[in-house]
Amino acid sequence: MKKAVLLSLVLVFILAACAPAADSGEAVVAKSGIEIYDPWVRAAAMKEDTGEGMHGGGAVTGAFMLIKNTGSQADMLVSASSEAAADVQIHETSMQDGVMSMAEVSGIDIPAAGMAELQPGGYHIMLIGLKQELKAGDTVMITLVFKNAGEILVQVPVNMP
Ligand SMILES: [Cu+2]
Repeated sequence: MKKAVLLSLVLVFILAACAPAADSGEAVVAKSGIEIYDPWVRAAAMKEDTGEGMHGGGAVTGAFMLIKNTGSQADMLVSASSEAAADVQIHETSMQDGVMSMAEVSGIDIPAAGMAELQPGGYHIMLIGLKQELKAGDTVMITLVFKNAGEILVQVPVNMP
């Protein structure tokens, strides 16, 4: 019985991982040809700011989403901001010599008639120095700034990791 439950959980994860993000319904917000799908931010507990660590201490978490560009002109996500965190950066996670690390990038290209996926292990929006604990069911407002489309405010639900 336990095994069956475990197996079905594994299946759920596999199915979730394989589900094409493009098929997941309607855009939560759209402006000037840019459409935002399936935004979520990872739940995070508060942490004492020691001034150490990759992001200078305090609690951090990532926000993820699919960004589509239905226009005929390329666009670029150039920055983001949120009241929920002291600092917000655009990051890319990469593997170097088997070690996972992440670095701030100057922006994420959203090709014309294309898309960019922000997902764990890849591009993400990093919320640094959270002002409060983020629990599943909470909502975080994040303002995305695009080179052409300008500012787009996105209501981002908090999900468990
Ligand atoms: Cu990051």
